[in-house]
Amino acid sequence: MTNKSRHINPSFRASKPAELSMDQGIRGLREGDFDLIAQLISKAESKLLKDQAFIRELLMQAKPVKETRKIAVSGAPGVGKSSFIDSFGHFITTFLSKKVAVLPVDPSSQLSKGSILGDKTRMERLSISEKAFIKPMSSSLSLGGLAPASAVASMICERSDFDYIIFETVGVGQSEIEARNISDMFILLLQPGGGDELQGIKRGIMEMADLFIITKSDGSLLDNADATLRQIRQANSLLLKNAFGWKPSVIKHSSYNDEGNDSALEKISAYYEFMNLEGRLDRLRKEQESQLFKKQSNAMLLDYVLNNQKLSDALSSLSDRLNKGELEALGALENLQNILDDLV
Ligand SMILES: Nc1nc2c(ncn2[C@@H]2O[C@H](COP(=O)(O)OP(=O)(O)OP(=O)(O)O)[C@@H](O)[C@H]2O)c(=O)[nH]1
Ligand SMILES: [Mg+2]
Repeated sequence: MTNKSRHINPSFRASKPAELSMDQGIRGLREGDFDLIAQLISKAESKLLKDQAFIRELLMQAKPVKETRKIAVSGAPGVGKSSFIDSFGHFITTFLSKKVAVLPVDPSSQLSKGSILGDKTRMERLSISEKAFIKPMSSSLSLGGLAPASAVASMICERSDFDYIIFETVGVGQSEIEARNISDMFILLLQPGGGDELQGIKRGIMEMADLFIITKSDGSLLDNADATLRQIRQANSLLLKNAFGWKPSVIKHSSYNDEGNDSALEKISAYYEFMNLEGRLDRLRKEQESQLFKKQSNAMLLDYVLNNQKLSDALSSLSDRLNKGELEALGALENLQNILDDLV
């Protein structure tokens, strides 16, 4: 026996981490245990069916017990989203003792190339705060196609004790829609700029905003920020109130100087006050639930149909016959209709 191998215990086995029980999961969530929340989010990312079943069960058993504000922060790449979240997050965690979770929307998207929250240095203060949970990067998370990544992470965090869930989403299109569908409030950041104030942001995205924030309102950019503020106020005055009757405001902010956090909070609180009247927030959240159901059930049905052997055989035989000229498109579709009718 060599000197080295004498130290090796032949019966040693790396111990597997103990399985998490449902009770532990629910209790840890309630207690706001960050490690456990991260563990649950990883479980939801796992491709193992038993992990996914566990998360589904957990989400159904543990209902949200606390009123959590769910806010999307969006804007073009580099507009200052992460810096704003760090500055505002620092403000509410430090001075108001609030707890906040920061989640990326669509981290696996082509366009963001995983940059969202990848660079934690942009959230220097929040990333070391005990009151802030920042979701680490993930490739993709979809809970077996039941819900998009960000929605699942949000559902998990909503069942914990956070006062705020803030979604960071890059201002390029699809991820905004996804963010809008899971948040109560949509904040659009715009930066000081000369002339091209709308900064490539589509009108549809402007119309989704519940608050506009002009970032980087400091130093040599201040004059530009004031000009941009006026232009956005002008553009905003032409926008109609949204379906709930809300009209967004436009404010300035500087993350470098931590200025504008009080007015951001004031506007956010005013929005919630408004949305809590006449059950508006409930209505919005119910609409979002039915949207999620509609979208995911369509995807689920399509998936089911495409994986059905009988159907896929029928589809390929129909397209064969189409290619050989034995059938025309209409005839093939009628055939398909008959097969579908037989199926259900
Ligand atoms: N002058 C000034 N610059 C800022 C401010 N906030 C952010 N910046 C700068 O703007 C750049 C982008 O900031 P981020 O906070 O990373 O912007 P982002 O929108 O999260 O960027 P992506 O996630 O890459 O789309 C950085 O170089 C920041 O230093 C601010 O308040 N004032
Ligand atoms: Mg960022």
